[in-house]
Amino acid sequence: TDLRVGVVGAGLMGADHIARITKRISGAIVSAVIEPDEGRGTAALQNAPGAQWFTSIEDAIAANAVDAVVIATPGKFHEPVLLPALAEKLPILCEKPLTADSASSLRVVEAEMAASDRPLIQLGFMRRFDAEYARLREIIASGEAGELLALRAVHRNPDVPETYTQDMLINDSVVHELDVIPWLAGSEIRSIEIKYMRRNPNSPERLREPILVLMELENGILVDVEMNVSIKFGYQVATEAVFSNGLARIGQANGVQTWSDGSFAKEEHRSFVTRFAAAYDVQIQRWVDAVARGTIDGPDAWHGYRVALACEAGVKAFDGGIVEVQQVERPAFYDKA
Ligand code: INS
Repeated sequence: TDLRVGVVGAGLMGADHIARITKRISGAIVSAVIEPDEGRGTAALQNAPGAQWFTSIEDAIAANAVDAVVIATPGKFHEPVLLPALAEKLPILCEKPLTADSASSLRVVEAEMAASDRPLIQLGFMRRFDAEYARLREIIASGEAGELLALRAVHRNPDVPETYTQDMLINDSVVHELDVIPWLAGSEIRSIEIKYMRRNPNSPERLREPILVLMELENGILVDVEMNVSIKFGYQVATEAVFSNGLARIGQANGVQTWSDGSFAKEEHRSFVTRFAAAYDVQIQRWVDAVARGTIDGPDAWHGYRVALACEAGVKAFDGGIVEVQQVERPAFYDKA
């Protein structure tokens, strides 16, 4: 029988996951849409035949309407959903970030260990399910291009919503690089430094960006990330890996090619929803399959806590200087997945 999934939050990402689970994922249905806003809640039900609408996770649990939950609210609202879901031992796919800071992430990890004898939370760091990221990781691990010397990344958004604040450059956006860079390079982040690039006149008043984030990994590799959220033209996430014997590039535009008026063009994405659509599909399908086996298949909450510590260093680095990332020892509990 199908896994009955409650999707919490029916904004851009939540609505996309509801449509995905209904139309493309096997072994699961959306049984509940949990969303305080009635307009968004009822709109989302259009894509989830048979689902019930609830305004809180507590109500959905009390009605025995869900076997598992996908959390797609903004990061600062994750903890109040995670704690009751953990108390019920529900399997959880939680969108990034785990929570808004490291203290609350640690509380979640502790609640998970208290509630269950194995991990219940998988984190939605979808880049790991992107075919090009996976291939780059293989190239690095195999040594086929020689030794990895550096990673040069760009993370560009056309614009961001009104609710996007300065700390979110790190906590909501660079958080992806803080996850995926150690996964690619096989080494943790030792320190972070931030430089302010020349201000983009398109940047909202409240934001000081674009920024250049410089990281040093434990193994000495340097990583630079251009984080730019007012680039207008489209959505672009790309990385170049520099090796002793060559280069590898991922995330290049691969859309439709057009010729007109003396120029040649390739269509670029405008949103993460299309750029990472295939990765989200693989991520959710693998999570549903893992839940059926009583496990998870992707980054866990402990990893989310580590990333939260790296985010904390990143936010401190806004004030200047090189900031060390606090290192922590992984509990054996997290090897049970
Ligand atoms: C979004 C999402 C995107 C990222 C954006 C972020 O929440 O995580 O993948 O590119 O910067 O604001």
